[in-house]
Amino acid sequence: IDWKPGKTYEDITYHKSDGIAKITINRPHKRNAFRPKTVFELYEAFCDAREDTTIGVVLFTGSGPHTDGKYAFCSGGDQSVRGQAGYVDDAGIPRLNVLDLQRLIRSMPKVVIALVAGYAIGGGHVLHLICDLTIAADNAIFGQTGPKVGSFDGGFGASYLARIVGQKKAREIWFLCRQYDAQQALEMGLVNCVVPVDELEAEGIKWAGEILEKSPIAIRCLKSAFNADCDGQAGLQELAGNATLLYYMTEEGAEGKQAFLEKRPPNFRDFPWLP
Ligand code: 2NE
Repeated sequence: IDWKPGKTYEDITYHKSDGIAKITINRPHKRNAFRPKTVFELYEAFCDAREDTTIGVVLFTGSGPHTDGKYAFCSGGDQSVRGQAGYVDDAGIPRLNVLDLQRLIRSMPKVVIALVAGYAIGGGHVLHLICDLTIAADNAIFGQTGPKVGSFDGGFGASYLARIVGQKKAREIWFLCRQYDAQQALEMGLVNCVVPVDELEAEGIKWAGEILEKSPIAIRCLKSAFNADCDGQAGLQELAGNATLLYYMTEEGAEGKQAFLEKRPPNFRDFPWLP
């Protein structure tokens, strides 16, 4: 695949090719931990991928291996910039802006695939969790650390994890803060498949290629339908937004707009009241 570089960032890299965007956290010396700047850059790149009508799939990954040979997808919030009220940015403002990124990944009408090599730990584990699909390398390691390092994610990190692996397993993961290998993750339904680490990107591209052959509107409606189940009114808004989109695309929907613009009463008489 011929990756074309997108905008240049400090903490991430961004590439596109043939309907696929690739967003890579690039802080391998910190096991790809995120600071506020990392999250702002990720948010901008994900927004770009959402807005680009040629992009249907985003591969989300971490750069590696580091010079010590170890891989990481992401090790969560950068503890060295954690202040009293969050992760402190260059202006001294404490933030938890990764929560905005979680919502964007979850609600964007494109398929986001996490490619996990090495550690997906803490807030980095939650990031892979909320992606639509996860492909794990055989060296992947998963786990939460919150109760060990004085943190927790009681949002998607807890409730959505429980939807995926079940209540007992989710409580085990958070209460014991153990690490799980790729095979264990596969067995608990936390990842979709496991491949050798040097085949990880190729496998992601293969899955993306299969998705890109499918109907974009069918995929976007399905993604919002899966989300609606646990996202309350925000989930319903997302699902209903697709109904509005489809209605705008009908002659019936267009008649209402046209009548307004032509300053005449709308004529909906020709449209059937289907059973
Ligand atoms: C990821 C893990 C298990 C890897 O262990 P290991 O032994 O392979 O590497 P090591 O030596 O711990 O880490 C290598 C370098 O990366 C830094 C380390 O400090 C070390 O730096 P140097 O000593 O070489 O200078 N590093 C790794 N993770 C970091 C991090 N998160 N922040 C800052 N520096 C980090 C092991 O490194 C580990 O357990 N890391 C911490 C994982 C963690 O607890 N993350 C935060 C969870 S809380 C969170 O993410 C969160 C939340 O709960 C709610 C909202 C938002 C975020």
